[in-house]
Parts: sequence; structure tokens; C-alpha cells
Amino acid sequence: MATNFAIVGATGNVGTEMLEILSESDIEVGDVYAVASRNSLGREVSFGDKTLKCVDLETFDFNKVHIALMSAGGEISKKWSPKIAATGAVVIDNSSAWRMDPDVPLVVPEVNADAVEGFYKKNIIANPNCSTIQMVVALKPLDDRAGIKRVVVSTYQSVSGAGKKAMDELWLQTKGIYTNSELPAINFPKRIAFNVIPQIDVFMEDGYTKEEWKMKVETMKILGSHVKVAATCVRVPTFVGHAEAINVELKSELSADDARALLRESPGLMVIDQPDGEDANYITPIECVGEFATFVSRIREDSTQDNTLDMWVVSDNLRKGAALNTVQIAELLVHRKLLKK
Ligand code: 2RA
Repeated sequence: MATNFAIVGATGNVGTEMLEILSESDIEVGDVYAVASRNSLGREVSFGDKTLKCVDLETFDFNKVHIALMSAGGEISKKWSPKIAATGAVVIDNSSAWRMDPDVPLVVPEVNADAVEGFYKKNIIANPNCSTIQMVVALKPLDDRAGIKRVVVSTYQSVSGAGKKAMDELWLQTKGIYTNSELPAINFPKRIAFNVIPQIDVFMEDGYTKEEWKMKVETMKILGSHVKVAATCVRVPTFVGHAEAINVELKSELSADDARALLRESPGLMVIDQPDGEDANYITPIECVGEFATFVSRIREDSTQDNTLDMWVVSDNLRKGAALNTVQIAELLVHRKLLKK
């Protein structure tokens, strides 16, 4: 039986990627509806070789779909996900609204696919934060093999994570600097052009930002509470692709060579790591744009502490960090025949 989809937030950075990735899925996709706010009514989006006209979130009948892929922000999700779920459709939500709800699974298919089975409690499944997803894909095999004690991570996050307007801000600010018409910071707390900003999202009481807190608590929900995470999240002036420098302390020894071989065999990962010599090779964010994989480079042993590795992990934040992971969850529901409707 074909599966019908609603893409809620269809005109956004992530919504358009969801449509593109869904159009290439191997599951049998039936009707697809591009759902958006009233402001986007009449706008058209592409789905494979078709063009879809946006329909209104306020009036759309969700009885028509089996799955709603949502990327419309936390407030809209809090209001609409329960209503959509009440029609029997399963909501797979990309916002932070439901991630820490104990009755909502937080799923990265390569890491904790079985968690998806708990979706029936609310008919909602949460997609983790982009910076968490790529990190746990790389950490899972290490945890299974050698047990993780602690992770120290610094992120280098592109502006697309903050939406389309944030991408425009980087572009216009960069141009403005050359034409003496500097644009003030609007979507970021400080100027982003030719700068880096050690703040993503709001500050919490303990001095960490909410983005850093998300990496900590979401990782524990996905991998288990034995994985302690200390994060510093930084916005950098790149458009797409998040990078992370990860220091991971393990319970038992794992050489850099063994880690490289292990990660090479692990789902969702590509190891690009020729650490020395003339052919030294590693990945950068610009090279991962449009790719499905999470890339790992610069795997090395930390000589300052036993059983500790350093690595560089890069992924397309709009794809594996958002739209692709959401579509993969939908595929999991279909392949496991979990849809009741
Ligand atoms: C960001 N983590 O990069 C956000 C997007 N989910 O701002």
C-alpha cells in the first residue's frame, strides 16, 4: 500500500530537502501534500518532477495522510502535532518541542532504530538536533566496541541551521562589508560575516547554551546516560554543513587504526582519513553538501589521556542533520509495517 505524506513547513530550508529526499525514497509514496502557513499560500514547491501548490495548515485535512513530516518550528509543532496525531497520522517532528518527552522516541535509524516502536504512545516521533545526530552516528560504534565514558565536543555550525533568513544575513553582511553598507546582526547575537560566534540559542542558568544542553541530554536519551557530554557550540560563517571536533574517552583501549577500520564498516559513516604524508586527506563542510553520509576524518589517539580518541565529524545539517533523518524514520515505519492507519 502506498504511504501518503504531508510535509509541514514545506517552503523552509528543511521542508524543501524533505521533499527532494522523499521523492528519491525506495518506499511506495502515494499522495504528497505541501503544507505551509497562510503566508506561503499559492507558493509552489518541487516534488521530484512534479510541482505542488502549498495548502493551508489551518484547514488541511490530515485524515488524508499516514505520515506528517514537520519542520515548522517548536511553537507550531506544540500546537499542531497532537491534533495531527489524533487523526491517526504519525508525526515525525524536526523541532525541539517533543525531543525530551518520555513518551516520544528520539530516533536516529543507524543508532537506535528499535526505539521507533514506542511511537504509538503519542503518535509522535522526534528528530534530534542536527549537531546531535551526526555526533551519535559516529559515537555509536565506538560505544558498542569500547564503551564511552565522556565526550568533549566543539561544533562549527553553518548558518543554514538557523534558517533561510540567517543564510541571507550572512550573504548580505558579507557583500555589505565590501560596499560600505554593513548590515547589523538580526538573526545572530553578533556579526557573523568574517566572524565566529560562541552562542547558538539562548543561555541556560549554568552558563551553557541551549544548543549545548541539547547535545548533552539528547545524546544521553539516544545512547544511554553513561555517555557524558560537554559541548561548546559555535556558529561559523559557512552556509551548509556542520563540523565537530570530538574528544571521546573510552572505557577500554581502541587504537586509531582500529577505530578507523570500525567506523569504515559502520552504517551511515564514510571515513576519509589519510592522516599523513603527501596524500593527507580529510573532509570539510563544503564537500559534504548534498551528501547523505556522516564523514569522519582526523582520527587520532589523544596522548594526554588513556583510551581517548580525537576525531573530526562533518555532515550536511539540512540532510542527515534534519530532512534525511526524518525521511529515514518514515522509511523505518513503513519497512517495519508499523503504520496502523
Ligand atoms: C542550528 N541546531 O544549527 C540548529 C538547527 N537545528 O542552529
